[in-house]
Amino acid sequence: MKLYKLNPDILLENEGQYFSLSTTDWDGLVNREHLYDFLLGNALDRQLIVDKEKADRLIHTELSAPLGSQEIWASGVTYLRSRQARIEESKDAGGGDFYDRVYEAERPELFFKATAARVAGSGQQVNIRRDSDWDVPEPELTLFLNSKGQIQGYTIGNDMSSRSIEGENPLYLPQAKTYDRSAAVGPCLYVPKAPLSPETTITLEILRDRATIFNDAIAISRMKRGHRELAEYLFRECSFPTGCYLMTGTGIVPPTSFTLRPGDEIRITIDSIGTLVNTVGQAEIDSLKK
Ligand code: DO4
Ligand code: MG
Repeated sequence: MKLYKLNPDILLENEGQYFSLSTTDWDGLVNREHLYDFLLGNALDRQLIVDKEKADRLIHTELSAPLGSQEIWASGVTYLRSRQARIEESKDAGGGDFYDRVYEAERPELFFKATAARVAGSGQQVNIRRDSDWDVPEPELTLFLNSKGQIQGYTIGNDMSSRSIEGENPLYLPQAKTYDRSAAVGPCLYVPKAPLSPETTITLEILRDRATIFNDAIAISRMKRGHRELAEYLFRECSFPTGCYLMTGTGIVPPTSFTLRPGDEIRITIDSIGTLVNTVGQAEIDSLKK
C-alpha cells in the first residue's frame, strides 16, 4: 500500500486502486502500530475512490514529501562503497581511519539530517551549497519508524552531500549534510504487509541535458547493518512523538571526477516503492536572508 501526501489531501493506493482519505492529519494517520492492518481494515472503508487518471494528475501536480512533523535522520558508512569513498575523500585531512573504524564498530554512525522544512518531495528542487565545489546525491532506502521505533514503512531518500566540505575535515559533517533542501524523500510512504526483500534494488540515474551521465544500482542485501539495529540505536536516547524517517546509508557513490551541477536531474528508483525525481539548484542569496 502507498500513501501519497498531497496538498492538503492524502491519497492511498492499494492494488492499483486509489482512495482519497477523509483525514488530512498525516502525523495522526501514520504514527501507529500495525499501520498496514489499519490502512487495510479502517482507512479503505467508506473512502472516496479516485479514478486512476485523476490520481495520476493529482500526484503529478500536488505531491509533497510524505512527512508532517517527522525529522529525518541518517546512517553512515553502512556499505563498503561508502567506506571506500570517504577514506579516499578525506585522506589529506587524515580522516580515513575513522571511516574504517566506524564500518567495523558495534555502534553505527547516525546523524541528524533535516527538519521537515528543509526537505524536498519528488518533483521538487534539491540544492547544492554555493560554498561547495564537489557534490553528490546519495540514494538511500529510508525507513519510517513510529514513535515506538517500529518499522512501519519505507520511502526513497536522497542524502545530498558536499564531498569537498566533508573531505576537508570530518568535523564539518553537519555543514556537508544539513542545509536548505539538502534532503529529498518520496514519492510516497510505502507500507507493505511484510519487510522488504533483501533482493530489493536501489538504482541511481543522473541526467544532464536529458542524457544519462551516471547510472548504477545496488541490492540492499549488500548493507553491512540491519534495519532493526539502526532503529534500535536511534531510539536509545531520542524520542520521536510522531515517528521519524531514518536513511540507511548509500551503497552508490559516483567516481571522484563527478560533481553535480545546477540543472541536473536525479532519479532514484527502489523496487516496489517508485522513483524519486529531483532537479538540482542552488539557494538564491536573498531567500536565505528572509
Ligand atoms: O560519514 C559520513 C556520511 C556517510 C553517509 O552519509 C553514507 O554512508 O550514506
Ligand atoms: Mg548518506
